[in-house]
Amino acid sequence: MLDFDNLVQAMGDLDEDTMIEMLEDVMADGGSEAGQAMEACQKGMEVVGSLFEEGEYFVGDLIYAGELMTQAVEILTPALVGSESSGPKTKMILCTVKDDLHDIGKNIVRSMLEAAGFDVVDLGIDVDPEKVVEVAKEQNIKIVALSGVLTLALDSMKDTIDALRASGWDGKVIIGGAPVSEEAAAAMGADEWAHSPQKTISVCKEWAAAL
Ligand code: B12
Repeated sequence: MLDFDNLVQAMGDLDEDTMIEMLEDVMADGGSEAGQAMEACQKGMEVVGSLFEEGEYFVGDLIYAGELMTQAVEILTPALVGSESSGPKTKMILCTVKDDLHDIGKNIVRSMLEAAGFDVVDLGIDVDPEKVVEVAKEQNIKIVALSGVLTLALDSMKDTIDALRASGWDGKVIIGGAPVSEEAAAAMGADEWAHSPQKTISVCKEWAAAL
């Protein structure tokens, strides 16, 4: 059994060697603790965020932390995602909403959705609501996943959902990222919300089965 506090600390300290070694141990043990390891890495990212706020870390440290998190996801993904469903892949849109440039969480969600068998159309970061509407309608895509980390991303998510609905699009929207909550989802008219990629996958699989 791994000491997850040590993993939180290794991520917070940006100690790549210790972190990778611990994650490889988790996978060598069969991967049953991969979910807890992922949570520990995310807690470590929160430590990084606090140290940035306190002026101890700088933007370069945030970028490096993002690279470490991406490596962690690559190592853990095989154990976190169930078997890929057979049959045609369901297409879905994923993007980071307007004015938000954070894409580490989005990329994690994309890797895991792809590993779970979705055909993800990733529109990138800082995406205008009009772009989402255009692609959803042109490619007849019925599932849209919106990511955002800044508090102001909630406004952009609402603008995107309003634009989709105003265009007559009749699909489902899931929102995710740190500032997202049940209340926020209800207030902006999202169909679902999630913090974990695992929940995103189960919700999207349910929607895909009903399409
Ligand atoms: C790395 C980082 C950066 C990097 C981003 C690199 C990149 N390529 O993304 C850089 C250096 C570029 C950056 C820039 C800035 N950042 Co920054 N950043 C962070 C940091 C440390 C980590 C964010 C992160 O990647 N977390 C890890 C990922 C895995 O978590 P996540 O995004 O939440 O994603 C998970 C879930 O939420 C979920 N999820 C994510 N997306 C989706 C989508 C769907 C559909 C679903 C269902 C689920 C889901 O799954 C993911 C995996 O579990 C946070 C601090 C923190 N504690 O979060 C600050 C933070 C987000 N940044 C902050 C700030 C202020 C900024 C800047 C304004 C700094 C500046 N002065 O320039 C700029 C903003 C630029 C902009 N317009 O977007 C603040 C935001 C404050 C706020 N409340 O709005 C934070 C909280 C730091 C702080 N405490 O001050 N940042």
